[in-house]
Amino acid sequence: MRSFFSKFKDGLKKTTPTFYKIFGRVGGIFSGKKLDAASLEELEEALYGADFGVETTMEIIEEIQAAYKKDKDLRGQDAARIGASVLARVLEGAEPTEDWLGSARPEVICLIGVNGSGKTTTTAKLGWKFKEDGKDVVLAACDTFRAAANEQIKTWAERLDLRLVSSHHNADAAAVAFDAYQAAKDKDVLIVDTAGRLHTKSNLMEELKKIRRVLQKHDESAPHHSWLVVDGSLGSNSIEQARKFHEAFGLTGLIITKLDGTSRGGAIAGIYRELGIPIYFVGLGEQKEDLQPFTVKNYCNAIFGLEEA
Ligand SMILES: Nc1nc2c(ncn2[C@@H]2O[C@H](COP(=O)(O)OP(=O)(O)O)[C@@H](O)[C@H]2O)c(=O)[nH]1
Ligand SMILES: [Mg+2]
Repeated sequence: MRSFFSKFKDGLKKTTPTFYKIFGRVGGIFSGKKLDAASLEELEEALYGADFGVETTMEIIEEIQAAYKKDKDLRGQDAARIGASVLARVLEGAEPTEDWLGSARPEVICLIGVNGSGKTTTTAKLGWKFKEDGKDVVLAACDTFRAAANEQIKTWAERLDLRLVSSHHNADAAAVAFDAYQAAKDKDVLIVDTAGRLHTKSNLMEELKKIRRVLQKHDESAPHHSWLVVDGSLGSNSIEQARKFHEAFGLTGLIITKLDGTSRGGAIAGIYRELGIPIYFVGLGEQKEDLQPFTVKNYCNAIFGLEEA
């Protein structure tokens, strides 16, 4: 089996071609030779292009520049290592603790986010992951708003042989959550998939809050996890979105999807800077196994084209 790192790195390849190119060039053409102002400029452009934002980009560039001032023989690989370590510093605390899954029965995880961000796919992938870990999982189909949503999650549940509680189109989403909790009682994990109408419409926030209230009738501390699922290819646009959801709902974590198909995977840094909550998983494709735990080291190394240390 391929190592986690290679899977992560392959998944991120489309995120990082510019980085590979730059450091490939700096490390290749310049290998044994000096880094120069032009390659630093190119790096700066690439960082902006990948949506790392001003703060993070400047921190990375300034630190490489400072090292370059001290050592004019600095090579591409050295610059990449500095960049990766600055990025790791920005993301300090972004990894969840190992025992993040508590011992409530069930632990309730609510996935929220705008339409198309990847909630339903992530619900299925997460369910499969827990099942692979020997956990008893129930999924709740609380996107009753879109007609196709029920079918989509049903198909996943059948394919992965996961227990699903669902209702009909336009049913009360909170009622589905209530029933699903009952079905998940004394089981390990309940994953609640929700609707994603635009966050600017307060009725979605109301619906999400109602789901939470209903879950709390069963267990005051539920949902134990409220994760925002963010489409990583949306770049910096997703930061504002994340802030709104956080204000309305009080998020406890993030899942960043579609990092396999974008050149803008840098928004992770901006979102983390803004919200300061852990990034639990990253989505690296559309298959059940394409959900990987987020680790700062793997992400930073992949962005800067470094091998696993
Ligand atoms: N390439 C890629 N596609 C993804 C990923 N996660 C979800 N998708 C796709 O994004 C689309 C929307 O996903 P969906 O789960 O329906 O989003 P939802 O509206 O938030 O429930 C679907 O076509 C998914 O297959 C990912 O990590 N990588
Ligand atoms: Mg959905």
